[in-house]
Amino acid sequence: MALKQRSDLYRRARELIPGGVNSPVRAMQAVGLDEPVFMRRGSGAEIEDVAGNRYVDWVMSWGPLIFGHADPATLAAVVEAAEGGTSFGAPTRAEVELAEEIVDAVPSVEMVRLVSSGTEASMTAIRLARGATHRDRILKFAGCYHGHADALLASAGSGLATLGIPASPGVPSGAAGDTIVCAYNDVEAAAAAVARWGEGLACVIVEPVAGNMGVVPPEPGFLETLRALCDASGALLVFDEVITGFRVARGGAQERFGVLPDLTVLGKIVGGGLPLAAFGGRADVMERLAPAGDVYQAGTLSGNPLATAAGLSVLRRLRDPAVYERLETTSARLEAGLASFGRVQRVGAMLTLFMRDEPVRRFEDAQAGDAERYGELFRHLLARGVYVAPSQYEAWFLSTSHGDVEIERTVGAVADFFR
Ligand code: KE4
Repeated sequence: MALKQRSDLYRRARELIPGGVNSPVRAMQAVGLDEPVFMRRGSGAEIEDVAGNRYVDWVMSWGPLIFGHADPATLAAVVEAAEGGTSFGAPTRAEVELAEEIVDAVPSVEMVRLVSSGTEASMTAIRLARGATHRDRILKFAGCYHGHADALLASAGSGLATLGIPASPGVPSGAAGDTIVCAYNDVEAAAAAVARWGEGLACVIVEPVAGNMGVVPPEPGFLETLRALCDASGALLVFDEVITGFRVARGGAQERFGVLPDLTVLGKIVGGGLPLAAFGGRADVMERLAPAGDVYQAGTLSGNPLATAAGLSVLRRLRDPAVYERLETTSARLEAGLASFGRVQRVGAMLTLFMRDEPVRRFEDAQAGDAERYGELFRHLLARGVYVAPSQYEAWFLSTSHGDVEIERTVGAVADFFR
């Protein structure tokens, strides 16, 4: 497809879809592209754009595709389910079986509710925490993203630990005003916030490994401190494991770091690349959800048969420890290959190459990096058939389809950039 045809597609898209995309980061403006790359198919570790250009893909749909694009077993499961119909709006066996897989895998989850997106899962986990504690305030961390529900689109106010201000037009001050925002990895700030607001605190929500400011691991003691602060104040601890769930370990970051939350939010991998997310946790809290309890949540396509078939196909295969051994080996090899070109931060099969040398412990550190330079690197790599996260504040995601060929091609192209 010639450049003009691609631009024509983008022109049509912009006339009909705000910004021409159905999710902002896909516009690729953060990496200086005039128009986004439209993709049309994927296979394994490779993705192909509408002009037929092929790329090594380190985005993997932002994390869901742990077995790569067009994974044959996932496709077969989805096709088989589809032949029986696409949606019933009634309970199905597959939902029970997927719930069993999640409960078996994620250490703190005793009960689970399936929904259709990570936003929906996080939003409802917050409502459930508020309903269960009869409190309104929540505490989140700058640079962590939990979807676009009003209460979670709050930026830090001024000062150490203050009530949030709307991070977007359309978010009422009342919605953001109950959200306290602290710096990630800052145990003093978190303790100060709980000391000041603990009485009315419903929950602390955190990405146990941050993936939305680039990959920022929890420093030793950070997650443990949040656990202790919640125990002391009666707030619930919510781990947003939409990215880390089934990625940094089968049981997510809570298995890897040994800290158990009261509620866990899941997405991406759990749906095998189809629209499915979930939240779960302590049975006494989850039982507060309608129709068992009085906290309302609902969804027409919750537990959709195609999505549950894809999720089951993936989660059943993730019971094999060899999958994580392979992901760890490949990821460590990519990390080693990139290490001399900037600050690489990795946990399991997710990593970020920051355009800076110093550690990134919190969002300000990530913002102090050279995002402009990252944009130049992105465009350089794209021209050489390597598609990395189109933002410095996102992660590169590995799958079992990635191997030495993809690593060598990528590291070689990065080395060219820095020559
Ligand atoms: P969704 O509503 O996009 O399914 O999930 C929201 C969400 C919740 N929690 C975490 C930790 C997340 O990372 C996300 C969504 N991730 C982004 C990128 N990191 C998805 C990409 C996009 O927004 O287009």
